[in-house]
Amino acid sequence: MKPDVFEAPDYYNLDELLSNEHKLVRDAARAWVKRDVSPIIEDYAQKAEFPKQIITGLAEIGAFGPYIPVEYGGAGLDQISYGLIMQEIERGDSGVRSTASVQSSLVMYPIWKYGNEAQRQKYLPKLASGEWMGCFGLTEPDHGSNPGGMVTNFKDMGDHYLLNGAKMWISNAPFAQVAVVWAKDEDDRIHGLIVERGMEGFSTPETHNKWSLRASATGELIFDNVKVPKENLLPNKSGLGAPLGCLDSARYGIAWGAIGAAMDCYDTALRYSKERIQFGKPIGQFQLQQKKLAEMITEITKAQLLTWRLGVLKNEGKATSAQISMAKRNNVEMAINIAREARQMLGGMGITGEYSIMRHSMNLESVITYEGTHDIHLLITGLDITGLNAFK
Ligand code: TGC
Ligand code: FAD
Repeated sequence: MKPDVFEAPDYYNLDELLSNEHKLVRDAARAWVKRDVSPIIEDYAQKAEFPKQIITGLAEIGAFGPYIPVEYGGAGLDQISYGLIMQEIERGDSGVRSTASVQSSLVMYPIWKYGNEAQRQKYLPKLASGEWMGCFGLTEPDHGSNPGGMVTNFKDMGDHYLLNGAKMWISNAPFAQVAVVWAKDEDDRIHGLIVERGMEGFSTPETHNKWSLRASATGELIFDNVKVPKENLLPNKSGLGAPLGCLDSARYGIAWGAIGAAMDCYDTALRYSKERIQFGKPIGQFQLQQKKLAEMITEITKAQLLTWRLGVLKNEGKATSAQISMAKRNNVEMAINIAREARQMLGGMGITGEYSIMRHSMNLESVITYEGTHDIHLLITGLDITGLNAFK
């Protein structure tokens, strides 16, 4: 792969809206991605393997629990810093950002928000340092967009719960020590349970043959009469709103992350357009190529503004789930379109692993599907503005 010479576009001087802390956090994440992710990521994507050696670095840049309080090992940062870290990581690779999103928003967040103090003390510091990795089991083979239909269930056996069922498409599953699993009790109420590797009847087979997120490990979670200690139930929230609340936090991070992927594709295409000569001119001198680049930077700038404003609302505790859905949906589509156009600008070179664009393009096919598909987010906006529910 080519050396990482990325320069971040900031067409509307958005740096002026960031605090010194935001810039320090972002620049540290950016430098780490250049040093420890870019040189290796293409190889790992090609061989479809998660680079486990980057776990410590992810913890050091604050990617595991950026907004979790310092007393639990988190970085104690605000929501804009969290977003900027996700942007920088996804600038390197969406699969690496997935690992961080899952650890922070889908594992640490529910333990912090819905867990008791003993659970927080037991799990959060180890998850923040990367000593333990986590995964989040909501999706099932027959229940993806409609998680409320899940069939994974547990029974109260007096001194423990007995868990049965299966989850599919679970990021980090093949190597996670801890799984936050959503299952129904005997009254059909959804609860979160913390399941640990090594519990009898719990297995995590890896999912192979993915053309997307190849540097992220995906797997199943299978529960065959797993005895879960009663103290592993998250006591402070139940119902579908509990897992969906975690998704709000992860979707917000993805909205920022998608900007990172788009910026990388734009920057690569812009540089290539000045270097690649055809018909005696740099291809960037042709109007058709300028149109592509001008539209890319316009869309990136709009997404940056939308997402920064969402971060402000989130810091104030005012961002709604529907606002988060709009940003996730808009930004991922923006990134996928830019990846496609940028790839064309590189001609044949665009399909090779010499450049990051094809990898981003393939990764974004997962990003537009997970954490709520593009269609589901449109329907969430539709419901919010009309008050009419297309799901029921
Ligand atoms: P609905 O009846 O609308 O709601 C059930 C309860 O949940 C509440 N709620 C929310 N709470 C917090 N945050 C949200 N975003 C919420 N959305 C809804 C709602 O108020 C209600 O509460 P209550 O107290 O009245 O019971 O539920 P529904 O069954 O009609 O479904 C709505 C729908 C389709 C929007 C929802 O199911 C949905 O979002 N589906 C998409 C599923 C999804 O996103 N799955 C993601 C799995 S995890 C993943 O992909 C990780 S990828 C790895 C990585 O991040 O990198
Ligand atoms: P389906 O729900 O079957 O959807 C199929 C199509 O139907 C989609 O186009 C969808 O938009 C459309 N559709 C569905 N319902 C409607 C409707 N009401 N109106 C209009 N169109 C509709 N899940 C986890 O729990 N944890 C994870 O860590 C995780 N990681 C993932 C990693 C990867 C690489 C991938 C690909 C997925 C991951 N997922 C994870 C699962 C992901 O959240 C689901 O794939 C996603 O929610 C969609 O579910 P589905 O694949 O079952 O598609």
